Amino acid sequence: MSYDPSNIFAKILRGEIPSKPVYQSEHVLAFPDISPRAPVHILIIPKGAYTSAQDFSEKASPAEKIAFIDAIGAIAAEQGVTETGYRLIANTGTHGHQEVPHFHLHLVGGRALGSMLP
Ligand code: D5M
Repeated sequence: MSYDPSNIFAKILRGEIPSKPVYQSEHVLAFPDISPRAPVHILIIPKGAYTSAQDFSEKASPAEKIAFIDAIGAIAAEQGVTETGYRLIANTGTHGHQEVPHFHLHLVGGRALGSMLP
């Protein structure tokens, strides 16, 4: 899948659509999901143009990858869910029901989530 720069997260990164960042670094942006499924529901995105985890793995620099992993723990701590726990979800492609074709993680928590695997 080639990267479509008209996707909504690309527009957020370009400042064309507003967001309320909860975390930002040179390589990463995180903001609340517009339709939260739990008390904590944050989207974590790399600032680079990647469609999926695989695309990110193949094309991102080591610094971008480290920054992305580091962001997860920092955001979990800032959201107060380090101790209670949370779930990371990366919907990918058609079968994964990915709506926005810019690689992102959902960090979901703040309540017991139950079992999720299909
Ligand atoms: O889900 C993409 C997620 O992105 C979905 O939960 C809604 C969310 N979304 C869409 N537009 C916005 C804006 N403008 N702000 C915040 N969140 C948004 P996925 O199926 O993983 O691709």
